[in-house]
Amino acid sequence: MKHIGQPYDDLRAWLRHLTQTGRVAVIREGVGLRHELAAIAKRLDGDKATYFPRPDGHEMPVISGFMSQRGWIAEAMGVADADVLSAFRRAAQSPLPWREVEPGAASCQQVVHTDIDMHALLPIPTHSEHDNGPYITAGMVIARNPVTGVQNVSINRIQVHGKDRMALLMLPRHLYAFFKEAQAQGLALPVAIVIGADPLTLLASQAITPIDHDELEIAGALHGKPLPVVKCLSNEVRVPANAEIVIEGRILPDEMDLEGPFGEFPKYYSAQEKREVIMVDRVTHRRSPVYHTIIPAEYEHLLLGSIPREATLLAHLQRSFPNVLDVHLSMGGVGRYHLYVKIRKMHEGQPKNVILCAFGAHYDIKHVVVVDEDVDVHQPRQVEWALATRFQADVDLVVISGAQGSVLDPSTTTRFSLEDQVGMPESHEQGISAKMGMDATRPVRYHEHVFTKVRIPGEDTLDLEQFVVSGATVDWQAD
Ligand SMILES: [Mn+2]
Repeated sequence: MKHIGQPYDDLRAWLRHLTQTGRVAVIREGVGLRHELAAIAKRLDGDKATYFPRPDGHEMPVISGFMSQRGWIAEAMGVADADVLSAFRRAAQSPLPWREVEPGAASCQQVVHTDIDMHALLPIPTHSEHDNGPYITAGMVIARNPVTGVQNVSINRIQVHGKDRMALLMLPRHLYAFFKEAQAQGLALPVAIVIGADPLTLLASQAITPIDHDELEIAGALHGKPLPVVKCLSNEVRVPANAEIVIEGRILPDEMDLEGPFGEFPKYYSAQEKREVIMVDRVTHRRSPVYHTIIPAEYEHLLLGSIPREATLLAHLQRSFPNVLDVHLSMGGVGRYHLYVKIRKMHEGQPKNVILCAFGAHYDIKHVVVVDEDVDVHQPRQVEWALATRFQADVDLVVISGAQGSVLDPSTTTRFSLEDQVGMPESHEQGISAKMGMDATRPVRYHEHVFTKVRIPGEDTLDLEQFVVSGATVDWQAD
């Protein structure tokens, strides 16, 4: 196995690298934490990381958008763009147990606060127009399974309500299962919220794994060496020792607060509902820490979710179809809903089998386009070209109605009347969605050059520098 460890062991090593290569925009001091900071970061997301010194006069700076290009993530992994999915998959399949360091040796605990006032301690921005206040958007929530002791890592949106009180959204996955286990015993679930981790640890936190697979071990595999962790000061949770900031707390067994609305990944708001509450016990951080915020629904947010999903989808499809070559969850499809699949087609009809297999892989997938091996699925323009020239709607279209889709897709609500939307349908009836698959592949056999893509010999191999005369201009005379 190729060793893919890179020298970016913590966030600041990565930020140093981005700075040295001209990819960090430094913003003037004192921009507002309410909307202004997020507006600036949103404008630059996908282009540059953004650094905000003294936001609202706060001592702690904010960083955003430091992994907002696919190529940057490949760079942090130390692989070529085309190898991101296979490298992530290898790491997910061969996790490395973490290495515990002594308390005192962990930079994330250099400064300890026990007198908690979240707004005084951390520069927490309010992002979108209708958000119900400041949100922690880049907090990795780490907890231990109360039964097995194995940890879980997930990023959950967290609304900061008061000095030491926050509400979080838990989807019905691993963290929620741990919480229900603790709650059944009448206990709070101890957690740590880690802000400001290196890119690979953030990416690993989004791996799609079975329960009791610690995502920090995948982070170790991505780094090519065990991740150093340290025990929290007030509970048993282990956190990345080199993180910038750690919030230690407990999810209470018997309290709920209103949370939302909040602008989510599909670029729409999710509704206000009662959610579980975190009581904060301690905040620790490095000396001169930097606070990370993710701008909702922009590249950093979408890529963090889509790349681990793509790796899982590719593995899922290849189990049945070894001739599936690549997949992409497009950014226009918010990194969740639109899947492009590249195959080496062996048999007529096969793309439809691939489409059905993809729908079964994840309920978020709504539209699937299957293309041939000469189409780059990472280039939406090429996929559109395949649809324009290799797809006939009467024979190449697959439509399935009434399947489970994403509850955050607002078009799944249109079958409810306005009156019904006041009292939302029960959760098991939300997100009912149609699925559409499009076979945009050519026939396996075709006549002569009917489906041969136009190509000029030399267009992709000749060295332009040998031909373009550097610095030369033409003097265009008027007559
Ligand atoms: Mn998990």
